[in-house]
Amino acid sequence: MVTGATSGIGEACVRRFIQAGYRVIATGRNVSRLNALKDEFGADLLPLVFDVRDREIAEASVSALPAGWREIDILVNNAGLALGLDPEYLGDHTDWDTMIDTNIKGLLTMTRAVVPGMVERGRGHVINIGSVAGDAAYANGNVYCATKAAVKSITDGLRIDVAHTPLRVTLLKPGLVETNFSRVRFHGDAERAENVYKGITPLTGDDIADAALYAAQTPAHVQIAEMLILATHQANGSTIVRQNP
Ligand code: NDP
Ligand code: 8X3
Repeated sequence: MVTGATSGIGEACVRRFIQAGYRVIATGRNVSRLNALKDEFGADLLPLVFDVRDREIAEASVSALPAGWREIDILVNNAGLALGLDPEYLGDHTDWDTMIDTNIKGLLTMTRAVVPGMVERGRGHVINIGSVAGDAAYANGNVYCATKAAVKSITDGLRIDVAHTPLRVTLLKPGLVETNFSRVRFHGDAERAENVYKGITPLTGDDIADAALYAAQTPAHVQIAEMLILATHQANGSTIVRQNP
């Protein structure tokens, strides 16, 4: 199961995992994108429409999975977003609520809905999409960085709490990945979004999907706990060396 499968890293994970022979439950809010994925992948893909912030519908959707799709082996908790890039003392409450509700509470909702079945079956892997932003705050990143720091703690906590089981728990921490992320962050300002990737070759969704697939395909006794994946010329959340800046 991949959350936020309708764009960027999530969509790339859908493709990579299906190419590798998995069947994928693709979840998201964008019905037309989910239908397009269904048209492309047919029987290998089950589209599931819900907003990860809607706990009741998210839980009901997992509980009502059709026969043959109930035993989720891998959960890629990917749905998430940044909204705004402003000093903390000037930030927007609604943007903060949306990031906290999606990146932290949505991820917890999905974990709570899916992981008990994995524990029962003695089989499963949770791959959470954190960020380099969770390692240290960068200028004006404040609340987004905090949500990704929370994802790191929540991932570590889960790894501890299932350590007595065969389950594996992985945190992927990407740096600059060119997706819809910056367009969403800047509320649709395409020019500002493009500037984020100027003068550096950013990562792609496929690069992160490759890492997710690698973590999933290691032997059962190997647990990739964490991977920090940066663009070359990016050293951390705030050190990016651009050509012709
Ligand atoms: P995109 O904007 O391309 O994709 C985000 C996906 O999450 C979309 O499918 C979006 O759906 C979905 N989503 C957002 N909110 C919700 C919600 N409430 N319920 C269900 N789905 C939702 O960005 P990315 O692919 O880059 O982002 C994916 C993840 O990667 C995020 O968690 C992000 O924080 C993280 N990340 C991104 C980095 C980057 O530089 N791009 C770097 C590090 C981490 P919809 O279109 O309906 O909004
Ligand atoms: C997304 C990467 O550096 O823009 O998490 O925060 S960054």
